Amino acid sequence: MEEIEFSSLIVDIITDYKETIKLIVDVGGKLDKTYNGLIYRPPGLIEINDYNDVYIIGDLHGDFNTLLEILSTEDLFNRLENDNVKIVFLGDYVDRGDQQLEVLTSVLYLKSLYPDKVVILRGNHEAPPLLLPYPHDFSAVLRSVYGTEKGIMIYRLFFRLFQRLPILARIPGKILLLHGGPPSSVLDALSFEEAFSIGYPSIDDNVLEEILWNDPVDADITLQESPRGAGYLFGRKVTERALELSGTKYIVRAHEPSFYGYKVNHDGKVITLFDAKIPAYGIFSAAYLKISREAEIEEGIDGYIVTI
Ligand SMILES: [Mn+2]
Repeated sequence: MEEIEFSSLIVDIITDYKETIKLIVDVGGKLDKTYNGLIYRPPGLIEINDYNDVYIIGDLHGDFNTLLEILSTEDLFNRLENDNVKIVFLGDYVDRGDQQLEVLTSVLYLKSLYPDKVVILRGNHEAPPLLLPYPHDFSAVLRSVYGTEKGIMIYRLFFRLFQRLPILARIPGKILLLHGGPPSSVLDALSFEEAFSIGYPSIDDNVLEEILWNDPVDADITLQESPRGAGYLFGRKVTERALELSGTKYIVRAHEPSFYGYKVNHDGKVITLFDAKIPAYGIFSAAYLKISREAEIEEGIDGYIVTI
C-alpha cells in the first residue's frame, strides 16, 4: 500500500458513517485478543514477544500529517504487510488537532488490518467518563462531520471503545510502555500484577488515572501533586520500583508536549515521545522510537529516537 492509497481509504471510511461503525465494531473484537507475538493479559496489558523492529509513537492529537510522515519515512505501509514489525501507539489520538478523526480512523484501521502487529494504548484523552480532559473537542468534531444525531451516536461508540483500550504494554526484559507514567501503587505492591491490576477483574480507578496522567520530574521528590489536576508528578524512586517490578530497563511514555518531540528523565530511564507538531505551542518537531531486536540497549535507548 502507498500513502496516497491509505489516505484515500481513510477518507472513504470517514465519509460513510456505516463504514466508521463497522471499523469500531471490528477493532472492538480485536483489542483483547492474543496474536502471534502479541499476548493480551486482562484487563489491559499487551506483551510484545516476537518482533524484528518495534516502532513507538507518542501523542498524535489529530496531527494526521505527522502520522503519515512517520509511516512513509519508515516504509511502514509495506513493512506491516511483509515484515515482522510492531507499532505501539501511546494514546491521545483525538482532541486539539485539525484531523482528529483521520488520525483515530487510521490507527484503528491499522489495528484492523494488522491485529498482530499494532498496539493501540489508551491516553488520557481516551478518557474515563469521570475524568474528561480539557480540551475535549472530539465530540464537536464528530457532530460537525456527521450532524448532531449521528455525531452523538458515533461519539458514544468511540467512547465505549476507548474504555476497552489496553493501558499498558511491555517488551519483556526491555521496555514498559504507557501513556503517562507508572502508578504510585508500585511503591507498596509486591508484584507487577498487583501494582498494575493485571489479572484483576478491572483496573483500579486510581491506578488507571495515574497511568494515564502521571508525569516524570527530575526534582528530588517521590510523588507530588500534579498541576494538571489529575495524576501525580513522580520521581526516580517510582521509576526504579516500576522497572524492578516489571522486569524492564526503560519506561517509554508520551503525554507531555516536548519542544524537540521528546525528552529524557531519570538518567535516561524514562523517555517521553510526542508526535503532534503544534505550532501554536512552538512545537515544530516530532519524535518516535525505533528499536530492533538486536539493539544494544544497556547504555540507553535515547540513541534510537528519530526526530522528524
Ligand atoms: Mn496525554
